[in-house]
Amino acid sequence: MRPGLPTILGARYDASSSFMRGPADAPGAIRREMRSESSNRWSEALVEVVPGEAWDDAGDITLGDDPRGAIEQAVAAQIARGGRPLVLGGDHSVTYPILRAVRRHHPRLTILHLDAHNDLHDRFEGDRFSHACPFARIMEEGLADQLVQVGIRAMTGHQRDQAERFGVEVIDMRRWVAGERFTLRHPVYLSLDVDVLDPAFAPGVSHREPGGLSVREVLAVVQAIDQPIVGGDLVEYNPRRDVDDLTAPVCAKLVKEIISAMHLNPLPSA
Ligand SMILES: [Mn+2]
Repeated sequence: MRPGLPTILGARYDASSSFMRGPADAPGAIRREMRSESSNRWSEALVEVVPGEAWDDAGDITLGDDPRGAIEQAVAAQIARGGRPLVLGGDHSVTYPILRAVRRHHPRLTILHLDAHNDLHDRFEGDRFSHACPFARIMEEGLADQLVQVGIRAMTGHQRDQAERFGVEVIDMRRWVAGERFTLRHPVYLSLDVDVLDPAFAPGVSHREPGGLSVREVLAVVQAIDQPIVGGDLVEYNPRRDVDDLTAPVCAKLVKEIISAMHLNPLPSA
């Protein structure tokens, strides 16, 4: 395969969700929408996002009885064969095992994390691997040199303390309104929780948190990435919570634009 080819992997895992199940059904729903004739295959930057040429689909990860281990292994295998992983979740807990695999190949790494939530809980309802915790595990293990969180609007006192402890750059929604921008210092891993969007734009999520970003604003953040993109994930789409399938085309468009951004920001060696 072409080195650095964006490669989709489905992570049909939602057992670490704290509130509702459903994101395990997302990979199939997003793929269906990506095949829909309702839109074309060109990104807004005019990259032709043709399946099999501009991106590959490695199918769904076989999770077995050790889902986190299976996800880490599957991502590592894709990187070893030259692919750039783009994982469709699944709940947000999948990002921790993904980063364990990604980090081995990237001595300098920034995570750009778009989400309503910090996901920095040390543990949530007794679970250190809950979807509320992945970025605590990531920062504890030193899996990123910089973590930038955008769209945050459901912080807690504990998570504020965690953000300070780990040196996280939190761009919360109040500061976003004031127009604050951020610098990406290293090659970027993009982790996109669909609930960063205002539920008016994307009702198909488990945790609808009002006051979020528009689709246009999220696209602008993705399109402004000015570092090599080493991989990414799109998580927490919950088709069971969707309204008239409104959120599926939003996810499909985001995936298309992320693949386009990966082509416009290739790996240094590619
Ligand atoms: Mn979230």
